[in-house]
Parts: sequence; structure tokens; C-alpha cells
Amino acid sequence: MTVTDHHTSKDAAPAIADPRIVAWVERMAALTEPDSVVWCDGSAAERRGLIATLLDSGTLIELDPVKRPGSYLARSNPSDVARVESRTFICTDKKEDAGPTNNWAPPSGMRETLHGLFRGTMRGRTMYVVPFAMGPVGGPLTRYGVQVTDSPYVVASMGTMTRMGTAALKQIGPDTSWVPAAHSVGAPLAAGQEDVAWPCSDTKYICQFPATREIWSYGSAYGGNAILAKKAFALRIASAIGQDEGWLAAHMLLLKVTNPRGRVFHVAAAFPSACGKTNFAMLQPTVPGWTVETLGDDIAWLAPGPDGRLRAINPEAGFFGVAPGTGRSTNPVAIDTMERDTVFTNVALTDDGDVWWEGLTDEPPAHLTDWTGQDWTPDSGRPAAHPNSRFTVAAAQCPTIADDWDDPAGVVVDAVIFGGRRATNVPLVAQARDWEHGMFMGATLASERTAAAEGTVGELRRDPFAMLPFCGVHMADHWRHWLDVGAAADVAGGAPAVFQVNWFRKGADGRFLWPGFGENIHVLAWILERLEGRAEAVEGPFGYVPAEGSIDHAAAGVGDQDWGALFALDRGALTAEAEDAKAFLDSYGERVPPAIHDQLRTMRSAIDTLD
Ligand code: OXD
Ligand code: MN
Repeated sequence: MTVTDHHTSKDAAPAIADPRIVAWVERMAALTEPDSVVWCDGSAAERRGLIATLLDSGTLIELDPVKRPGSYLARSNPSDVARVESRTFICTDKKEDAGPTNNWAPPSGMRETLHGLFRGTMRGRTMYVVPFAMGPVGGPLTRYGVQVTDSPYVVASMGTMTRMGTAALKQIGPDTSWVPAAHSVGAPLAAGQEDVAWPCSDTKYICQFPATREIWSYGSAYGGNAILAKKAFALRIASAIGQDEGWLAAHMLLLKVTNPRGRVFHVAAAFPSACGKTNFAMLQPTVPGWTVETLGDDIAWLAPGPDGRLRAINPEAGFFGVAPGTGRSTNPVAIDTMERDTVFTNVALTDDGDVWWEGLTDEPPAHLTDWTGQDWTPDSGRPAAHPNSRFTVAAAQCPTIADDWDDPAGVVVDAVIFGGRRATNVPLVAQARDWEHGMFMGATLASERTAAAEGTVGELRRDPFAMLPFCGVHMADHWRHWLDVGAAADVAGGAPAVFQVNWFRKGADGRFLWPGFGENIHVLAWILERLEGRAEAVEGPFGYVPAEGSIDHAAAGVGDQDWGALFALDRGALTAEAEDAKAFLDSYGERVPPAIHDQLRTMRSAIDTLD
């Protein structure tokens, strides 16, 4: 190693920095050999400087300052557009602790590999030190981390997605645990070598070490791989911390709903990636009298509060949402949220300096520059925006952000919802009979694949708790933990009620049977009326479904026939579904809690009684 003859110009570490952080940063600098080290303070001036750097390097293109003030477009390398699940590793001493759903690697071997890759990886670049808080700074549920990265694009993204900078750093004292997160794009620059707009590497590793609460990410600047506060910390590492400390890291949006009588509810909902979570989080009710406000669109941390009831915070400070499919008619709130101060990645550029993506408007513009920088016209025969193109924007900019979204104590969760993208079998909505049944719904959740990760779009995969790519512990242990935390909350004064929804069921002709979007309020209203004992239900294999007349489906534009089809039970298809669920549970081996197997048996008996 050539650390001794390598000259690094260093920002002095801030005096308030905990010596453990300073020592780690020094070790990382010695390993990665950056030209300079910059400690980020999270100020507006610092952000302006980062943006200037990114404009200079061509990573960002400034959008028209009148049409889209303070906003920029980034075009990634076409090979770096999504999370790389095949390169994501959970490094536990024992393989069985990572479980059957994770790529496993032994910590010592992986550490050796990573040290090899990180050696000299920041040559010719700046290493930024990014202290951050997940949750409101100083809050009881808040946790801290420090990311080092050689990507100013990632620093800017972390600045939007987390509470980043000095305020977070100040909270980390000698007794505070914090997560070190090392990130490099894996593209060192030789002396005089010109940089590219989106440096990255063909070699990619996204590694979590749950026991030591460490993250190492190499080779990608795509948000899901590189904003390490998000999936890597707030889900993978946090699921391990939560298991030790008695709380839950959930891939869930958070909503506040006020009913026509003024009663307020909070709802946490898990959907696999790109199933319209942001749309649901920003729902604009079509039924008068109901108000829906947003607390979070992706991640929730749930912990028992002082009274034992489950409370939740959104640990993030921004939205990293999927752009395609977001339009004024489908999600006007998101459109208003990103009218300024937004970084867009891999969307198309209009000739007048604005952005466009499929679904933004019904009619595409006659000419665009597509996400790869090529000319595009409506008959180009390819999408103008990448299907996983994104917007990154501060949560506080959302016009429907709830007043309690950053309450450090969190909000009491009244209902938990699990949803997947299912063309068949799964009804529009069902209520679990109890917490254990709800955990079965979560454990067996399945969805058709989307573009948020590599893989064949449309293929059905089980995605338990929507956590398949995000669980830092054995998945079945995660279920057991949910069962335990809920049981304790139940004793203490009531666990949330649990529901399952499916906005995506199709008719025999391939049409969606349910309009979705703002009309989802009909379903949400039924869910909350169930909590108040005001809505009727009938029992079936999926639990309680709406009784005839308890949802005014005609008001949602759904005729009787389609309504019936949204709840149709086909004995043959459901038997196959249950068989598949059994094979799935069996593949998890002996750690599956008996309560989950019991629930499957109950469901199979109910299916057997169908005509
Ligand atoms: C996301 C995802 O980006 O779930 O939120 O993939
Ligand atoms: Mn997500």
C-alpha cells in the first residue's frame, strides 16, 4: 500500500466529531487514497457548491430555471439504472443467519475482497464524509450513520433523503451507536485522466454486515445501491438492529387519514417496489369529507411507544420515487411536489429544458432527448425515460405532507396494509382475522416483478413483507419478530389491525378491474370503518371481505360484474395458490414460526369448503 507517499489534502475533522468517526475516516482515507477529504455540514452553501461541481462534470444538466426552478437532470451510465440484487450480500458468520432469500458471504472473505477493491479506489477524487440522521435529529427512534463516498451526486442525494450534516454529527457522542457506510463508484482517476459524467464500475458489491452494523457499497451510483441510508441502513441493517432492540424496520409508506367525522388514523402499508407506493402515499380522495396526508412513501420504523402501542416514524427526509406513470391525472400531489428543487435521473429532456416520462402527459411531445441522450420521437419504438427513472425531492416540499410527519415520537399505527401486484386470485381488500393471520398475509405476499431491480418484468415472485431484497436477517426470523412485537402491542393496548389489498386484479379480457389512484379511498375508508365497527364484512379464505353494499363501488365507477370479479374465488386456482404458498414456506425450513403454518392450514380448509 502506498499510503505514505500519497498526498491527501484534508479538511480538518470538525471539533465535535466523535474520535471513533475521525479514526474511521482516517482509515478509509488511507485505504482509498482520495486527493482530498471533505466533511459535509449540510448547509445550503455546501449544496450549491456540490451542484456547481456536478454541472461542471456534466453529471447534472440544469433544467429551465423558470419551468423547473432549482432542478437538474442526471443521466446514468446505461448499465447503472437499478438495484443489483444479485450483487447484494448479507455477511453473517453463519450462512443460515442470512436465510434462503439473501446472497450470503462470510464476513472475513468479503472484507478481504472489499479491502482489495477499495484500495486506491478514490484516487483522483474527493472523499466526502456525510454524517446523517435517520429520523428527526435527537428523536428517541432516530439512529445515526456516517457515509463516506467519492460521488458528489450521492452526497447531494443523501442531502435530500436524510437529515445530513453537522446537526446529525453533533448527536453522535461516545456512547451513541452509528453505522459506518463506505461507498465508492469504483472508478479511480489516473493523473490527468478525464472523468466521465457518470463514473461507475462493472464490478458491483452491495454488502451489509449486520453483526457489526457496517455497509460497504462498490461500483454503482444508482440511488438504491448508493444512498446507503436508505435500503442498506434503514431496512437491511435496521432489521437486524430492530430485532435486537425490539422494533421493526418496514418497507412501508405512512399515511394520515382524517374521516368525515374528524377522526384521525395512521396507516402503514407495505408494497413491493414500484407498485404505486408513492401514489398511495399521496392519494387524493375522490370521496368528499376524507383527507389523506403523507408521512412517508417508502420506509417506516415501528416501535412500541411508552403506552406499549406501536408508533412509527419515517426515517427518511425525502422521496426517491419512480417517475414513469406519475402524471397530473394519476398523482397530482407528486407533480406539485417536484415542480422545483428536484433532481431527476434517467428521465427524458424536452426541447425547452424541462423533463418528460411515459405517463406524465397522455400525448408525448413530438421530440425529446431520451434518457440516454439520443434524439427521440413518439415512433422511436422505445421508452423516452428509463422505466426505473427517478425523482429525488425533499419530503417537506410535498403539499400534502402531514403536520406530524417529523414528530420525533412517531405516530400511533392504527392499521397495517400489505399489497401486491396480482392479476388473479387475491381480492381487492381483505381484513386479517387477527395479528397472526395478518403476519401470514405479510409472509406470503407476492407480486409481479417491476423494473426497480434487474429481472424479468411480470414474473410472479413471493415478496414477504415487501422485504425480499431488504431483509438483513433470516426472513423467517423477521416474521417471528413481527409476531412477537405485535403480540406485545396487543397485550399493551391493541396491535394495529391488518389488511391485504390488491389494486391490480385483471378481468379475463386483461383489463384492470379496479380504477385505483384516488378511488382507493373507497377501500381505505372501508378499512378504517372496520376499525370503528361501522362496516360490514363476510368471512372467507382471505379473512373478512366487504359485505354487499359496504363499499359504494358504483361511485368508484365499477359495475356489479367487475365488483364480483374483484372478489371471485376459484377453488382450483386457490388450491394451486395454497400449494405454492406451502412450497414457499417449506423452502424457508424450520425457522418458519408454527403460527404461519397454522394460518396456511386454516386457509386451505376454507378453500376446501368452496363450491
Ligand atoms: C425503491 C425500491 O426504490 O423499493 O424504493 O426499489
Ligand atoms: Mn422501496
